Amino acid sequence: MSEQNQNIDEELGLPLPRRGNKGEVLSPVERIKTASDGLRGTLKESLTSQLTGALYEDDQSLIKFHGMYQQDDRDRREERTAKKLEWLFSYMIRLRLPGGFLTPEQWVALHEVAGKHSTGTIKITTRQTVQLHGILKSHIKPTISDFNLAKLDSIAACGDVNRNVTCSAHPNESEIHEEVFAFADKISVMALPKTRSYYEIWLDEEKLAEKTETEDDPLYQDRYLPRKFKIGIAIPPNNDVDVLTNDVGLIAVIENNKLIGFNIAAGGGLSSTHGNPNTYARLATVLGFVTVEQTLKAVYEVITTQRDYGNRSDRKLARLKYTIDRLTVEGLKEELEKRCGFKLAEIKPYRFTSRKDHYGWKKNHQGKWYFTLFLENGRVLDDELGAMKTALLEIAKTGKANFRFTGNQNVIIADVMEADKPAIEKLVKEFKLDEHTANAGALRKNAIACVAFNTCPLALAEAQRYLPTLIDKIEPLLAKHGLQDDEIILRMTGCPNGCGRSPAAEIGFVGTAYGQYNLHIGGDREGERLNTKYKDNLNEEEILTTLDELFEVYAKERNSGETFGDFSQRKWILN
Ligand code: SRM
Ligand code: SF4
Repeated sequence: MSEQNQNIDEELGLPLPRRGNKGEVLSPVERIKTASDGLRGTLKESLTSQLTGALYEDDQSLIKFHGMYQQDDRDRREERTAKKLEWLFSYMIRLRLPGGFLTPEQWVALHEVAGKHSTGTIKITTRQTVQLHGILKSHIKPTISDFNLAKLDSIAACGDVNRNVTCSAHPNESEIHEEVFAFADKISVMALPKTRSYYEIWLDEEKLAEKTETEDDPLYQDRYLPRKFKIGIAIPPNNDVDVLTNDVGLIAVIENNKLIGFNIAAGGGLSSTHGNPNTYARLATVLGFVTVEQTLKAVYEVITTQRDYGNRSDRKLARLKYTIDRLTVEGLKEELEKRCGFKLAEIKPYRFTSRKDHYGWKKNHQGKWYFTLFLENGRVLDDELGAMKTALLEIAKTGKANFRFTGNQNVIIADVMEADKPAIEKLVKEFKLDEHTANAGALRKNAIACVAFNTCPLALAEAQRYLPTLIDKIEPLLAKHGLQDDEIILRMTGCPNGCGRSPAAEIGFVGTAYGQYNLHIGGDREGERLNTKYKDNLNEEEILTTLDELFEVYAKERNSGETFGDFSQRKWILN
């Protein structure tokens, strides 16, 4: 830690190890955050600069805290470079939608904003929210302003803060879904940065001359977190949010039909870097049980512990999982209990039996109806496969259904009253949403791919643009071995960051170069065991040959009820 940093820390009275750990040099992003005047930086100037479609360099980091990323069209890089033109810069905006919920009015607004300012495609993410891509610099403010009119925001959807809080998506699965779901919102609000900069920069709120108490941020101070931070809530037996892949996972504990609290888990994170053995994917460790009343405090103090002990020098090693390597699980628990002023109770028994979405029509205990619609890789658009976007707009216009997003990138047409069901069902049929969902095979319905090309700057290989055609070729292999109805969880990511949670799949493809993927197998179906790399750098032909061989052995030798993931682990990973 530099002497200068140490002095600032002493002034602030921060607990050890404060801004960095001994001997560590702070990463450049740390300087950008503390010097940003509450995440304002020079964003206003960057926005008005006509010379470039990009932002000033430091602002490219700061804009993430406002829920946006500067990107460029990677399909057009070569052409632009050849013409000596600057890359085609545009912005992706990600909404903050705790638990992934939109009213019909908000869906209509989202549809309109997408058409007016972005590529038009509405992308449902693996964290139950929405991204719009291809927004030009001059359209950012109008986009945020239109969202604001619909009571939607993108505050802290990205950046070194708590991200979109996820929550089990299917209200029909639990009588206390709404109560648990409310926690997603409470946690999201609790962990919002206090700065008013979002309102000033994007919505023209007047900046107060004096920094007022409203800007004091005891949680994030002026340095925010060392890295992104993620929280998810699961309602067993469904682990549809992949709860253990979060920095903090809450597993609802229900006794006598009453929510009594949560098992709290810490230290999940899926990213690794090719060639960097210090990085690895990890599932969160369940630490103990907290009551409903203790939950917010416990979550808050895991965040403060990560704020104070996380690595601020090497961003590759800055997530909570690496902080746990330093503190140990027991050390983290002790620190957490000290900060909370109460002890965590013994872990309460829980069991996950699936991670899937329940497609089609389902009814909940109050008689409300839910239609879970299969969306391939979360993309809502009208194309040769169907008028999905128009269909959802027409449904939203009736005002008779809410929209809930799942962690598997699907949409639930939700909370439909019995009396309104015929009207919604008519539209579902008219636009063939039921056929589209029913006709998708088991593998496709349980697959996820991340965005990757053409917008993700970190992509090494294709994912959402490629997986559908790869599945077309894998399906006949499954059928050949009588496995077409097997609900194997297959996920693909264009790089090892794991945005499509490929390390937590029964079959995971991780891009290494254009057209090449590492093949990982042996993850379980419920999300409690990660997979292991089985083969490196496979091209499509090699992928298909390898899977054909694996499926053949699995079909012949599996035990009754044994999943592909469990079989692979026993047969090829442990042996
Ligand atoms: Fe992610 C970065 C897309 C879920 C781990 N992720 C990115 C960026 C923003 C690329 C960048 O940094 O410039 C991608 C934007 C692509 C684009 O053009 O839209 C991106 N991540 C996504 C989404 C949209 C994938 C999807 O197809 O749904 C998901 C948006 C979630 C959301 O709504 O908030 C998404 N990202 C995840 C997940 C899965 C999850 O959270 O359940 C992970 C793995 C879990 C985890 O965090 O460990 C994930 N994304 C990352 C990482 C690696 C973080 C790390 O610990 O090192 C990066 C890179 C980074 O942060 O430096 C990243
Ligand atoms: Fe981009 Fe990699 Fe995330 Fe895919 S996994 S969206 S390629 S960062």
